Amino acid sequence: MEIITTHKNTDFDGLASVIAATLLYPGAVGVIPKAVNTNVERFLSTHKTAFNIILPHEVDHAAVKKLIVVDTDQWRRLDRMEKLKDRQDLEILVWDHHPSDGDIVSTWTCKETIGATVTLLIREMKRRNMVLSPLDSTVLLIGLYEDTGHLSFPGTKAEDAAAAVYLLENGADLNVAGVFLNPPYEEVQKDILFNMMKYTEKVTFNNYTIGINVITLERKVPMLSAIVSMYRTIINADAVFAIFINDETCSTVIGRSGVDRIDVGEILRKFGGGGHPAAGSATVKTQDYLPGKLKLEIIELIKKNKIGGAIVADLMSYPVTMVPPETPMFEIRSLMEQKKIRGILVGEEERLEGIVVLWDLKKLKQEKQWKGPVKAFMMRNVKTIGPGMQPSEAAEIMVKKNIGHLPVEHEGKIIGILTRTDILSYFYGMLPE
Ligand SMILES: [Mn+2]
Repeated sequence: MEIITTHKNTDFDGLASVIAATLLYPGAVGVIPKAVNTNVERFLSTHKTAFNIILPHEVDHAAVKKLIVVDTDQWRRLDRMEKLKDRQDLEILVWDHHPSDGDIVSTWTCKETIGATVTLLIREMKRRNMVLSPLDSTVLLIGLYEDTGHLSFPGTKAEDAAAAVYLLENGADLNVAGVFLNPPYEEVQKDILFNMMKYTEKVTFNNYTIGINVITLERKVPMLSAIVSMYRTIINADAVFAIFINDETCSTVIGRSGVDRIDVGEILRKFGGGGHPAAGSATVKTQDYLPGKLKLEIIELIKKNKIGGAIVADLMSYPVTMVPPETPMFEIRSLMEQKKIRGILVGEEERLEGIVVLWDLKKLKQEKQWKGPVKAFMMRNVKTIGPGMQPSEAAEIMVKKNIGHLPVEHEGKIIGILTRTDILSYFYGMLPE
């Protein structure tokens, strides 16, 4: 007898991985623990006859030759498998995505930190060019979506999304999936938000207020990052860090910042995570940092993260192209093409009079207009900024005024220009080294 099993309090990733394994190992039967999560129970009550699965008490342990364990690697999390623990002749295979090291000694293992265990099994299905039924695809998709929070959890990898593509191509039904998946905004999200507000610890440092929370999750919660963003707005902090204790093996830290001086991505990279200055996350093993220690380390890093945030002067482009007001429009056009820029400043000896952008060229309807001077088409009263301004402030001006170019002025002279591209490169960490 060959059996496949998963952890007690089975979630959809556990169930989906067992079902996926029954397809990959046709000789094996799935053993679903007696205790399963409520939504899994709801699913099984109508669907269990569709799959090759049994309950633990139906297993003849002495006859088991091969044990396939999915979504865990710990004996104590299995249901009624103690009899197999010390068997020398047993072949054991493990498929798991948890970062911890369990006590199941396997003959063969596929273990990788990825959004869902089922993604690892789907990798093998894809390799074998397997075609799945819509029902199988649907249950696998529910497992994948539940463990990745609809592909929104920070631990989600590109391969998880690719696995969703495969399942949808095989006919996974999103209507059915929607019935069994927890909707993203329900009581549980509200509870977490209220909890965070109630137990916020505020740290003030250099006039910045930082909110820190340690929250234990009873189960997986989708949309955590959205909750953290909302939380920062509500408590009006410059930055927030929420440490979510997933289970005894790991925590997830999600950070959000509204000021450039607190670079969340930079701080969380120290814990093996990442992100950009305004948003980031990290999954931290408990064996490396206990949650309380993690909190102290983050506070320490914020204090050390010495005012190193970039300012406009670090991001702006220079030298700027400035042309006299009499310059004909056809020259403006070729300048933009030549220099691959979308905006040109107009003025005399660094005295700014206006700006002309690519969009303005579209106003020219007649051929003869191209000979006209730029001053007839440029925009006057150009908004300028100082070199010491924070990138987020500059970005806000761009958004509010819907402009893509901000000339940078210092002591009455234009010393550079900040464009949307400069801002995007900064926020998404694509700055050339
Ligand atoms: Mn899982």
